[in-house]
Amino acid sequence: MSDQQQKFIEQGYIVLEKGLDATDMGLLEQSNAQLYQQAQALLEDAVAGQYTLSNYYKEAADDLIVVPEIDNPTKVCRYEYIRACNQSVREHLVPKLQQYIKGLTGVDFVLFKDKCNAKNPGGGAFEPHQDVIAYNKFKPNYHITVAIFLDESTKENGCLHFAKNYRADLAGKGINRFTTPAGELQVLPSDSGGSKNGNITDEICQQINWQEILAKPGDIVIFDSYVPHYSNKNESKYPRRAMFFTFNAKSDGDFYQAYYQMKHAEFDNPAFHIATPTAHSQTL
Ligand SMILES: O=C(O)CCC(=O)C(=O)O
Repeated sequence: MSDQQQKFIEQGYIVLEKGLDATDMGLLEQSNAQLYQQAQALLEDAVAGQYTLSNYYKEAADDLIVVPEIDNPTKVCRYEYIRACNQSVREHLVPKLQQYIKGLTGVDFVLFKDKCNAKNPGGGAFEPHQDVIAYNKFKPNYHITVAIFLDESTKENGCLHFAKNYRADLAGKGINRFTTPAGELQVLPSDSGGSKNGNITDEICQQINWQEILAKPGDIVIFDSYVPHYSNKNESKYPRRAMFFTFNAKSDGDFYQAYYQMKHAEFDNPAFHIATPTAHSQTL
């Protein structure tokens, strides 16, 4: 077993400096420019009163999904459904990421969901959470996400923090374990409903040792859906863009279309807005 495989099994995440090369990043920048413009235009039409996003997506089930920041309906927090809306991501990037994951796990994975967090100035924060609880409407109970940083990620602009070794930090605390393809993993106590929907409880967060991930454009982090993570607000003057491609084992089935069919139909459902700085995280 390689060091990386060992580390991934132990920590639930690994950081790969320069995981993507300049050509990949050039393609992603082009894709982002087109997708971000589309996302911004959708928000502007909503603010101009042409529709509510929730009603719009009930009809426009094939369109890019955009979610505004909680404090500003014209500010893009994130856009999603990237593979469906962008050819170069579909044909070039996703197959490449699948190869990375197969190299790490020896298993075939398929895309479950994708998103870009724009994290514009003043945007964020994403409270401490485990991604798996946001995906529990679907069969797979284990996922692997590749985070790709388009901008340098710093303390000031809200870099990600991962739990260094939460299993050791929380050993013996009687937390429920679930059997996953990667062994027994813990789903930590979290808040349910209201503005803290999906956040890992403060009491548990305080017992976790966190590691900040300072990254350069092209660096990637590969992490499973159980490893706790969070990021603070972007206090800088520039966006901190990062894309996240989440996969599940092919043997569990292909849920990409089913996931986005539900998300278009139930745009406001808080289950889709766990620990995010969006209005939908405020209600249940
Ligand atoms: O983009 C970030 O800083 C955090 C992302 C995250 O945790 C999420 O989208 O679930």
